[in-house]
Amino acid sequence: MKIHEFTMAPNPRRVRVFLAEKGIEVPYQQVDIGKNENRTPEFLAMNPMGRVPVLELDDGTYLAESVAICRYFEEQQPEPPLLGTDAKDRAWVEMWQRRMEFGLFEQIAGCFRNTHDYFKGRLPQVPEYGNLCKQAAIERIQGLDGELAGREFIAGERYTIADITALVAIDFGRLSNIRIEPEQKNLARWYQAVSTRPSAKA
Ligand SMILES: N[C@@H](CCC(=O)N[C@@H](CS)C(=O)NCC(=O)O)C(=O)O
Repeated sequence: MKIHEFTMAPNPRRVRVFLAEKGIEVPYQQVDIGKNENRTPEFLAMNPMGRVPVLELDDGTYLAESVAICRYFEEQQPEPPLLGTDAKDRAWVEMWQRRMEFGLFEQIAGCFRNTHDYFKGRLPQVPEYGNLCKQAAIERIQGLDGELAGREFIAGERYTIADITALVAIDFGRLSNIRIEPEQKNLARWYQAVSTRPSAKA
């Protein structure tokens, strides 16, 4: 088993933080996106989407999509639960995970992909779309500050995958000048708690 990933990219970091929370160690193989190593025929045979991370299982299965990879490890090792504990809680955590993924992470990634020099000349960029993504991310961050007024973590009183997705998104947002504002006190308190967990270094 190994994970094909790129340390500098945010989606692989989601998986690394998830595994660090569970204390699971998996060997990593670096795929340098900057050198288009994710576009080689060998890589596309593993994941036709040309994206990292990809979990390679010993039976030759290649699992892509960060949340699917996390799901695999949650089933292998349920403790500590990061995807919910019973039917209602699992649905609740998934609701918040999806809100953080589509409403925040994807918006920040959309801004980066469409406006940052890193992808200039390598991907078609539509800066106007990138700026719309940035605005949507800023509004989601503002909403999150209000939501966190009444609870410790994003999906309630326990740390879950929704916190991992939001933490990685907000850290990645700095590259596009998307930040927690000084007046967003609830979000700042949450960020202090999740970013100082040992797993955040993963
Ligand atoms: N939905 C996928 C997205 C994966 C993804 O977009 N990965 C980025 C790195 S964070 C990537 O491989 N980008 C390379 C490219 O777009 O060329 C997931 O959740 O894993």
